[in-house]
Amino acid sequence: NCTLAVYPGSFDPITNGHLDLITRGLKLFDRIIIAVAVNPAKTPLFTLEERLELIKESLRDYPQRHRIEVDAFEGLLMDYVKRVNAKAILRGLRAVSDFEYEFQMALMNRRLNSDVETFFLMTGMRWIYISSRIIKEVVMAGGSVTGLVPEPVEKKLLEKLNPGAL
Ligand code: COD
Repeated sequence: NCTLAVYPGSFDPITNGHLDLITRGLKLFDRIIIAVAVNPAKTPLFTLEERLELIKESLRDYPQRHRIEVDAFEGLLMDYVKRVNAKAILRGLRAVSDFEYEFQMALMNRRLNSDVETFFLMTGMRWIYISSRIIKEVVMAGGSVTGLVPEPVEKKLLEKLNPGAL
């Protein structure tokens, strides 16, 4: 009986913090689907196709990649979770500041489907201060994010936000 969790997010773009969470999640679940949200209300830096491609490239040399799937979803997360028959949602917690938003989301999701539990995992200390937003900000202002994001992501960020640095 294979346990499946969905790890949903914007992943605009994927960071080493996200990857750390996936590694922790794989200790608890047999398989994880990284589910990239198509959110019509948000304007991401990377298109859906780019975000999916960056995740796949970042996982190319990942030892457990056969246990990970990368997919996109539109609409309600809970509808997607039901469709793929997952038992759990995986989310990361960094600082206390994540808590309120995560709490709201988890309770709303539970109201939508009480059979699915949200699991919160704490990221490694090295990644506690990283977010996709802050990574983009630093690159845009000319700073280095080496070691904080996978290599293909760093390259693509520079291409998009600071081509002069290449
Ligand atoms: N260390 C650990 N965890 C991290 C780090 C880090 N450095 N950085 C990010 N994370 C975690 C985040 O806390 C989050 O749990 C996850 O990784 C993904 O992060 P993001 O920023 O890519 O994802 P979000 O927060 O934008 O994702 C929001 C969703 C797309 C999941 C949400 O909006 C959603 O479910 N949308 C679909 C519509 C829906 O169902 N809405 C109702 C939900 S109540």
